[in-house]
Amino acid sequence: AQIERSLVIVKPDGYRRGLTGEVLRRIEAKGYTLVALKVETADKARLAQHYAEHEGKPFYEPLVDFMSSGPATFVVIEGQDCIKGFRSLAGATNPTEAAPGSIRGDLGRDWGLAVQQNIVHGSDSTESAEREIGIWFPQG
Ligand code: DAT
Ligand code: MG
Repeated sequence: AQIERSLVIVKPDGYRRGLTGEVLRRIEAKGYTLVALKVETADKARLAQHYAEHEGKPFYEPLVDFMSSGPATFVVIEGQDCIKGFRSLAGATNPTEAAPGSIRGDLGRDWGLAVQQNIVHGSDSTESAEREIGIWFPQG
């Protein structure tokens, strides 16, 4: 158990649907701290860095298009084991399979879209968290 930081994104679907506050509420209710926060329409070059691991997959282009389709909220959170903990709050990648009670299970939609509009991103390891925070908050 250790104090970690994670990069959370409330994706453009969450922003459009007015769910940013609901996601932040759940993060704070869990006991995690908001360390940095900005609203921005992501540019494709940064998204390519962020999603480098998925380049070449069938959902990659639709994913980058979707993620750059409008404002999103980028948040650095901090707390004990918050990397794994936030992924647990987020739920499974596919909203249809995500457990009720999780952000994606309660709020995410999956209606045969080219890319899953699953409300949030959360870093999946300490290495990705450090890398992703560097991409979206390069000024530190
Ligand atoms: P996660 O966001 O749970 O870490 P991931 O890193 O595997 O999931 O994928 C990144 C995003 O890409 C995911 O949030 C939604 C989209 N995605 C992943 N797999 C997909 C698939 N099979 N079909 C459509 N979109 C997908
Ligand atoms: Mg991922």
